[in-house]
Amino acid sequence: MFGFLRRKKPPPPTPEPVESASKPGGPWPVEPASIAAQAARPPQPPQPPAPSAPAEPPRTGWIKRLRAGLSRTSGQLAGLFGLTQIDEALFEQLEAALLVADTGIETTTWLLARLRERVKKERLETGEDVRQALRATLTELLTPLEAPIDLDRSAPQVWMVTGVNGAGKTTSIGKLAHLLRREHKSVLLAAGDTFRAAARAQLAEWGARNDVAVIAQDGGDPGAVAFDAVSAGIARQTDVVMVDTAGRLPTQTHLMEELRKVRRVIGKALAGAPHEALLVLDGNTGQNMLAQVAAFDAAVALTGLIVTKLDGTAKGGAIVALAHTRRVQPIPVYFIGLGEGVDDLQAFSAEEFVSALLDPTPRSH
Ligand SMILES: Nc1nc2c(ncn2[C@@H]2O[C@H](COP(=O)(O)OP(=O)(O)OP(=O)(O)O)[C@@H](O)[C@H]2O)c(=O)[nH]1
Ligand SMILES: [Mg+2]
Repeated sequence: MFGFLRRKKPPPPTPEPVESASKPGGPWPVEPASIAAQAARPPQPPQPPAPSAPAEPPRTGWIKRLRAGLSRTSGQLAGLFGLTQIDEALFEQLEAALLVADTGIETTTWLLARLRERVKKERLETGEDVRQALRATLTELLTPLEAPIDLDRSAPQVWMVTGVNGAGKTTSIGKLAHLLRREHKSVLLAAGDTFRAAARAQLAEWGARNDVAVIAQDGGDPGAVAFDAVSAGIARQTDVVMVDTAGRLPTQTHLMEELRKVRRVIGKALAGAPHEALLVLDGNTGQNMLAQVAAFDAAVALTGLIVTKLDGTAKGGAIVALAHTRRVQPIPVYFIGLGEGVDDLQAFSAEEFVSALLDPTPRSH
């Protein structure tokens, strides 16, 4: 299973596969840096931490960055829970804060109803009690989104990566290639974005950094590239073939149709493939995230999500809305992205996400 991302320590920053349980003391978290800057840099030996930034346990650093990324929302919410008594004003302010955080009317209404219920039933008295109740409710709601990818399926397994323009598809593929190599998995990348030479170059760069082959074609049909890559993956007995695709909007019906075709072609190259149809979502997207999920799900039957850019100005509420509105058939959030660096992708944890949204001070794990 693809559970290695959650608890293991990061590897030294070399492209070669290394032991998964890497030695402590490596740089973590890796500071965000542009792809170009990182790619241009020759491989560096692990650097000792700067004196002003003492090394901290990897996961603590990750949580801190997630907290910083979601600080807009946590800042809005924090002020509400210091109250010594619960009144209507608290619910009104909470409603406003949740709406501002992109949680949407439907999910906000549902959350407030749940909270009111709990206040009554559990005889809650203070703002802090409400915070704890919201914490429990959100954790319960988001936990079904946690899921590992099964890596033990027969090889090759094919992951198709989709999303709107600039969501972070290619970057996430690069990060995943790195993580898979750490697990000693062989990887092949397909440059399914055949429209732009720069897109091929970007994927090739990630391939070179991870010592992974990239199947590309000058222009032409994305389906053909995907077919070639899957066929090559079968011939080379590659563990994971990842197919990048060009960014597209759900409203571009001909491009959504093209995506369907890529999926069909992958299935023709290998029965049962793609094993994962992933949608990459920009964490800043807000409520439009729901429409994107619905549209891409209709086109390619999504199996999982990657939410990127939670290190910036993301508000987080849309993920809560996703969990609520799709609670009957949740689509897992396999990974979240917290930067442009190769190590800036980790498994989604409901507990950590809710903690980043609601906890006033870092919790020790
Ligand atoms: N801060 C931050 N930037 C990210 C993250 N993921 C991707 N990016 C940046 O977002 C920009 C777009 O990323 P790409 O990977 O090129 O996105 P894409 O979806 O492949 O884009 P198209 O192929 O053009 O549709 C790049 O500058 C990335 O470095 C993230 O988690 N955090
Ligand atoms: Mg791309």
